[in-house]
Amino acid sequence: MSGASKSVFARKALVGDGWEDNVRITIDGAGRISSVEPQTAADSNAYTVDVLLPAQSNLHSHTFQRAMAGLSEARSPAGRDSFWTWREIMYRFLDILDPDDIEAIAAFAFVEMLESGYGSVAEFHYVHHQPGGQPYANLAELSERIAAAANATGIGLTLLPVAYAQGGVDGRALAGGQLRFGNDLERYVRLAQLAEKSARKVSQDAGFGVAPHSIRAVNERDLKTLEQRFQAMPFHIHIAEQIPEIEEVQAAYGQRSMSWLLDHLPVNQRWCLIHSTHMTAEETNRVAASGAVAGLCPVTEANLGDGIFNGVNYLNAGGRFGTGSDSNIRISPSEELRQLEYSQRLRDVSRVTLSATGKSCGRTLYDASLAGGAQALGRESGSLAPGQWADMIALDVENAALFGLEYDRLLDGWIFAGDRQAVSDVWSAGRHVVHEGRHRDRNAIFATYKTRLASILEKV
Ligand code: NGQ
Ligand code: ZN
Repeated sequence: MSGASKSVFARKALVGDGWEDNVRITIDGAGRISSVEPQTAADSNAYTVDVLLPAQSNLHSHTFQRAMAGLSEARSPAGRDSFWTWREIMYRFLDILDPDDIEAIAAFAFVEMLESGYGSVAEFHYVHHQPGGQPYANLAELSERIAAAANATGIGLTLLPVAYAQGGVDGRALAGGQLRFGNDLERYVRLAQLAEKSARKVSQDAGFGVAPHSIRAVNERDLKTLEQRFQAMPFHIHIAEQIPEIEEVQAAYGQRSMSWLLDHLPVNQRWCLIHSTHMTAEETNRVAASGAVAGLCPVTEANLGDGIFNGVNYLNAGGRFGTGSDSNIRISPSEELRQLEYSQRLRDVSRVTLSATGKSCGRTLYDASLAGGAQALGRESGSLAPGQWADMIALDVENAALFGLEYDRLLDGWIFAGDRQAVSDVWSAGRHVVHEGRHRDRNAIFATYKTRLASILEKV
């Protein structure tokens, strides 16, 4: 964004590290916060809201899966539905999609992310080629479609083109739907360079990183080469989500997947370990000490039957986390945090598990996820402070979930009793894209999505 500075006046705002009343936030022409002034008089030149918060970063998304919602919930005749049978359905589904479908679905998913309170997203983008595996004339065609969707919606994009080269830890060939993901290392590097260019063109705040899909899909040598070749940028990988994955890695490498990763690669702050669901006590402490972000996707993890993250111990050990909408079966930052806390309560037969004594659970989860999400995206965001991108949301205090609540209890009300209806406005790097709960281009983007979806569903 470029242009004149503008300002927002909030009756209550969560700034720096605490709540302030009557805050004026000034945003510069580039979309960064230039000043934060608490205790100011109401300003008739400023856009005025009730409650202003930093916007969450969605640290893990596969946008195309948004259009699969509702298609994988019937029990199969074999009656052994699992993550792996869901994956078969997902592979068949993605083989139907063409570039226009992928762009239309991404744009609509980005609209829903913004409307529900995310300001930015790390798109873990792994469908690169035509069905069958032939590259498009432009190797980065589909990365460009994701960038175009981000550009159309104004969401802050961190594009993560995914490396995927084998069908399992044993090095077996790609098959079926996986053929659309595959690149050898040399072609991956070329694709990533093109993808980075298209991401950077979207806006100044857009970012880029690298994502080997999983230990299953990239062998040890290539993982190490990627880690070396792409320094100082976000580095994301799926890990320890499913017990069969851990067993497969154990059989091939003699170690559980998380332990193997920690022993063989320099896992640090630039790493985002997507899922990290099944960790031993030792792995939990080691990930917490590494400075990496655990990329939790509680709604998808529940939908796919992954298991329950070791949240209480991980947070006690000082572990960092952020949240992501992953399969996009539901898109809602407040619901991700609620599901994370509820998973712990159900397992431990307990209440208020993830906050320190006397502290609001909603506030604790919101703050932690803001910091972890921004770290995982490599985005200067996550706090209303000068120099940060103006990624902000306003909540509507007339919403029934929030009515009468103040300060941290507003977050508890929103997370445990509310949803996207409580979100009135959203800014991404100063781009004011959601007003009165609606994205500025919702109607057109939804119309295109519906047309594409109708034709996709005819082919399912
Ligand atoms: C994905 N989804 O990349 O979309 C994966 C499934 C796999 C989640 N892990 C594919 N939730 O892990 O092999
Ligand atoms: Zn994923």
